[in-house]
Amino acid sequence: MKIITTHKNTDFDALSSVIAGTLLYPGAMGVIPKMVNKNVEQFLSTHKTAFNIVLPDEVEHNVIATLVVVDTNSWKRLDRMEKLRDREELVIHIWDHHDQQGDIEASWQCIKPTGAGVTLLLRELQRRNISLSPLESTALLIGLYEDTGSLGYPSTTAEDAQAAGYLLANGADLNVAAFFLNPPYEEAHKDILFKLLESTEKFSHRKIRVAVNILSLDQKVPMLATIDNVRATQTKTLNAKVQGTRHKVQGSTHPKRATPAP
Ligand SMILES: [Mn+2]
Repeated sequence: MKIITTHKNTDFDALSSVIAGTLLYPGAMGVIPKMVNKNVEQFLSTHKTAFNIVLPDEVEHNVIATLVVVDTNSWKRLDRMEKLRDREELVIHIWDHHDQQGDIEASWQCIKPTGAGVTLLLRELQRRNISLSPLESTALLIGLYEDTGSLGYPSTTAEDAQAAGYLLANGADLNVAAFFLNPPYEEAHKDILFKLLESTEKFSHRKIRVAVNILSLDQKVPMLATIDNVRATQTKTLNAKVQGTRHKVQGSTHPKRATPAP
């Protein structure tokens, strides 16, 4: 049996990469973690039966021969897959667009820095002339737009834009996409971002101006990674990153351009 799975706190790019995977690997079952983002949960509540998708506790691990991992390359981010970790005969494929080094040793992998992970799988679907229904095209477009800020983030590549064109030509519905796409900043994200920007410690390092903030949070804030997009526009020359943990967020921004997107 082949399964395709992705990271916990599943975002739309991860979901659409799993869906693309089920088209790319005939007979494979998509396994979506129990913890998913709000818009993914909304989408699955009405569309799950249209796809080959199950939950991790519905899978019989001992019959899995091939594990396809999309949008991550780290064991700890998968949901209930530990049992597979030491299985020597297991074939593992990875499709990922993150540049972090992971700990999954793949038999084969496609890791390239595209704006969205689904772009990599879609490129292969196109190459093999596998056709997409309008619903499949719409699901893939939502993932593509979510990870690239509708092609606006600086991490967007020409391939992402070509992928969007292909999906639109295949009947992707922008009205449905707009319904499921998260706004770039929700109120809780704006509050955190403004607090971070208000209380910055500023200094210069090798002619680069840096501002560092640490903020403690009382409760978990879903989708905190949204704030990470500030990094892409404001700290190109620094390898600084906003990291969200359960109770703490810290980050570095360039104080001169420290205005959040509307
Ligand atoms: Mn992604």
